[in-house]
Amino acid sequence: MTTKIIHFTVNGRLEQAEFGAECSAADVKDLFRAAAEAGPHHILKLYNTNGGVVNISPQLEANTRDSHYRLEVVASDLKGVGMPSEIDKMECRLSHLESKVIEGVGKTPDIICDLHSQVESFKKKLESVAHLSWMGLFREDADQHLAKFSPKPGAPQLSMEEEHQLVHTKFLNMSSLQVTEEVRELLKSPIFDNWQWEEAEMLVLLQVMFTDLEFLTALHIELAILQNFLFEVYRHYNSIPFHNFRHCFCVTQMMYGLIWLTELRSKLSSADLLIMLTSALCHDLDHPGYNNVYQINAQTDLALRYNDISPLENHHCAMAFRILSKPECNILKNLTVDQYKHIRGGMIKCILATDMARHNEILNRFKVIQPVFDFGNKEHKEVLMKIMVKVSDISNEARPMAVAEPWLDCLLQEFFNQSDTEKLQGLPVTPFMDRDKVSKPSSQTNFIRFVLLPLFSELTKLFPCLEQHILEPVRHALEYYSELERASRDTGGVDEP
Ligand code: LUO
Ligand code: ZN
Repeated sequence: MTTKIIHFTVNGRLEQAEFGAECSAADVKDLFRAAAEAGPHHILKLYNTNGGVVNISPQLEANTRDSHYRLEVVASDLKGVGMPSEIDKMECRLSHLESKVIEGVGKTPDIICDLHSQVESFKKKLESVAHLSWMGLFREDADQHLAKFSPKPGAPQLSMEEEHQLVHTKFLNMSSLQVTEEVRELLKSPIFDNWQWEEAEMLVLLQVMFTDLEFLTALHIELAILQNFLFEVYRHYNSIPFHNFRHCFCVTQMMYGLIWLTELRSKLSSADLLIMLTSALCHDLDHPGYNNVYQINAQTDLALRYNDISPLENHHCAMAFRILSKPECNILKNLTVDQYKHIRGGMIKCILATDMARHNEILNRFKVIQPVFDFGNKEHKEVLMKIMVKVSDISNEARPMAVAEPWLDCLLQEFFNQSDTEKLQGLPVTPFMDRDKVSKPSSQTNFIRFVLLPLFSELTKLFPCLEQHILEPVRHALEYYSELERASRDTGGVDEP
């Protein structure tokens, strides 16, 4: 009897389902329902690596970990914020019935009162599970993420303050809940799927990262202060297609994974690890969606304030320390003056190092010291920490294609917004940002070949275990985009941007 093995992620954890050819469609559906801990009324959606929905049946194609499916649990009624429409309709019908009965007999019979109280208690039950959003009830994926930037006319939009308040409430409600062991483990891996998680859940996962690296005990950080800090950082990322809070989470999660994979906890101090993780978290704070070239050409306030020297990165770093200057957010407040100076100096170096105009300067310095790297040498450690933040910042292609590819669409949307503005303002336009010139495959193959592979290869020389975790996936991505490039050349068609 041949069994089929299906790899898939659900609620952020990697699972595999095994079933024989004799299994019925109902059996296979029940198998996935059980894995997702979904109830009978939940809707299951299975996505393949191209983001297409596939039918959950015995005919499912067997796959591998790298080409795993993604299982979504969509609660039939709990989607969206607030009470589901079914409950509202029920209440409306009940009130209509009540008014009819009162017309007839002049008063509200007990049975109607009972029905009202039953509806009320059911509403309370629903509210009590709403915070368990990470069971898959309020999932956002790349399309929903991008859809935010073209809201449906007439659809009710929460104001930014209301949105932030909602996220804050959910974050604090969920932060006391235990994250499953599977999610904890997956959080340390580059295959973690950021699209599975809504913003409040990402805040909880960031709290888990700071906790599991033992920063709270080693650096005397109070949990409430950390939560205030994380929420303030979240609040200061803008709702733009790429350089948003989800990008911040991705970069921080990759940094977290690299720290575990390279076993840096045994080679660097807690203060140095905190510098790297907090730099990753803050490295794009308040990014406006327009890069340094635009800031300088348009002579914006930032360019004027920072004299055209890495205006964005200087701003991101200044925003981080403006948040840290608030006592209720100052995770560094229980440190000695020397510790504070060391961490501040390290964060300034690491955040400023994310300016891609300095890419070759920093990589060439690392290439010189890597063969003779010495963890006792202060300058060596500083260059490594810059490299780690840089690698985390541009590491999307080290993730599974289903996770990475939507990020390129988000990036190009942000780049096109900028080049459209530059054209309107008569400013120079960077070719790889011009929607009339750029092709997604060729821009990406160049980026992977000339930026990612040299950088990732150099880091892998110092930490050989990274070969399988980040270098191999990037090589696959290069093959993928090269294939797309060949296909678009052969068809002579214009690449879809
Ligand atoms: C590298 C970069 C700079 C600013 C904003 C985003 C990015 N990232 C990427 N750019 N981050 C990840 C990625 C990615 O996967 N692909 C690209 N591709 C193109 C658009 C590219 O070539 N970007 C690029 C290359 C070099 C550079 O400065 C040397 C700046 C941008
Ligand atoms: Zn970034």
